[in-house]
Amino acid sequence: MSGSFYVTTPIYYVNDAPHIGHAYTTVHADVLARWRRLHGDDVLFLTGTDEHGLKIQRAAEERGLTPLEWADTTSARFREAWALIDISNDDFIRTTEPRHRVAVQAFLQQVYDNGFIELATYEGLYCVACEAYYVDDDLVDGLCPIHQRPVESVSEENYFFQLSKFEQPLIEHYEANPEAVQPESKRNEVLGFLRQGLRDFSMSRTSISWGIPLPWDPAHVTYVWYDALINYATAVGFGADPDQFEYRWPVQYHVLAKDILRFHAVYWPAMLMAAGLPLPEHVFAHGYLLVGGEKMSKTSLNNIAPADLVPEFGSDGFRYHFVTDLHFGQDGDFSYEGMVARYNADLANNFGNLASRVLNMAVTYCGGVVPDARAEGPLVAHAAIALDAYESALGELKFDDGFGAVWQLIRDANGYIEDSQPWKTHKAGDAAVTAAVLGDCLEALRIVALLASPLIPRAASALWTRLGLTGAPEDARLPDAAVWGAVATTGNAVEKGESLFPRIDVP
Ligand code: ME8
Repeated sequence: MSGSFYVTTPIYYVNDAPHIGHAYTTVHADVLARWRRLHGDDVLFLTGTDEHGLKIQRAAEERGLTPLEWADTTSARFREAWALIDISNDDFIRTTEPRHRVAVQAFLQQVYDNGFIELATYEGLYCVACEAYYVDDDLVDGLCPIHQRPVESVSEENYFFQLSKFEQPLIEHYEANPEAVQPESKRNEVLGFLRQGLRDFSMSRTSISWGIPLPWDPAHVTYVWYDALINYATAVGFGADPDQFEYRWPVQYHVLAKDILRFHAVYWPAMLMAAGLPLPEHVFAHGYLLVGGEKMSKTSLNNIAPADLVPEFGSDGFRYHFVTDLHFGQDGDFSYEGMVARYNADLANNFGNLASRVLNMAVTYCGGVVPDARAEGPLVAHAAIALDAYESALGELKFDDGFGAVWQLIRDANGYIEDSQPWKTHKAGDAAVTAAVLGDCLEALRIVALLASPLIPRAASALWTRLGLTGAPEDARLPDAAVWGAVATTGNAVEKGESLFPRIDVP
């Protein structure tokens, strides 16, 4: 065991049904979690749902439900979506759970006792329809910019969090810890934002009731973002289990998209500093997935659910596409046509063909028994290069590069078969050469199955079994088990099996 590795996704709002944008983040975090488990880390992978605030209260009212009834229904849809695409989260947090209320109240009390929350009178303009505050410049012809209705002057007592006190400490933190916000372009954005100056913000509301009451003044409920961010502490026992919190905190990775980077790289660390707690090791903000191509161009991205694609591509095909299609960190288009093309090229052709050719030949030419993998065979160097590139790329969350290295090994093995033509050597009666080539290819496949398992766990596991290996790839330990010849396989029984990734033909 190499110690604790804690990774999170955002907790998603339950006013929306799960879509491929949410899945995009969640699959990447899942791959990271699975990869760390392969290293023997004690992984805690957390996802969940954000259930307080006005948006949810209103969505429920529109449906004639209580906020909790509405949250129950939608939160369950997120769980179902994640089960469908084999997300291996260890916990699923809902902000309406009692454990979260305990943690939020303990956290708030700590920040309050440390003197970073104060009561102040907010004076300004308010649109009741929006339940939001405005300044003069926001108005259009003196009216609310959204509702074109008059705004009211309000004077309201709210609790304010003294964010401005953390401007300098945060700048110093990010200058001293360049890895804390990734990729680098996002770190620069955060530093730029901090240098513009931070303003205190109102962290309580009396105008809404759907939220967690402040422990020292229950007439106020906690502002939804203040409550939501604390989920990361709740799940590791803040305010309830100090030993667990000590063991798990700080988190290794918060994974999210750029839309909520400021909350995670400014507000949350400031809240943690105010509570006297350590800051997250890494906040990784990826880009935005947009919709391109023809078939889906009239569909907005938030109408495409994992369940729309999994029946055709399978869970592995879904996962493979979203992790390898875009460079993690940048924006990119999703297109159905692109997804079919990539599936056919990489999974059906390259990966599927290598597996079926090698297994078929091993059954036909070698009696279904794994021959020796040569310690000096021509694929040894390729496998070592793939392992090195994979390990260092995944360490930087460069998923496309990491799995690109594995697919390069697949192409190398396919090329090696083309060059050595074992069907000819077999026909010529050269059993030793035939066995040598197939032994090497079976070993390459074992390494591919292991390295690809965080991404395509079903196919990797099926291939593992067909190679005559016991257990599952998840039982092996990286990097040692992915070294050529690390496992004695000679004599194992091989099975052909069905095609791992049947081709998809689009009319
Ligand atoms: O912001 N491309 O929840 P949310 C990539 N509850 N990622 C996308 C995406 C897209 N088109 N659309 C959504 C919230 N996402 C808060 C979070 S955390 C303490 C509270 C993903 O339901 C991405 O991870 O609006 C983004 O950051 C998140 O969904 C926003 O989810």
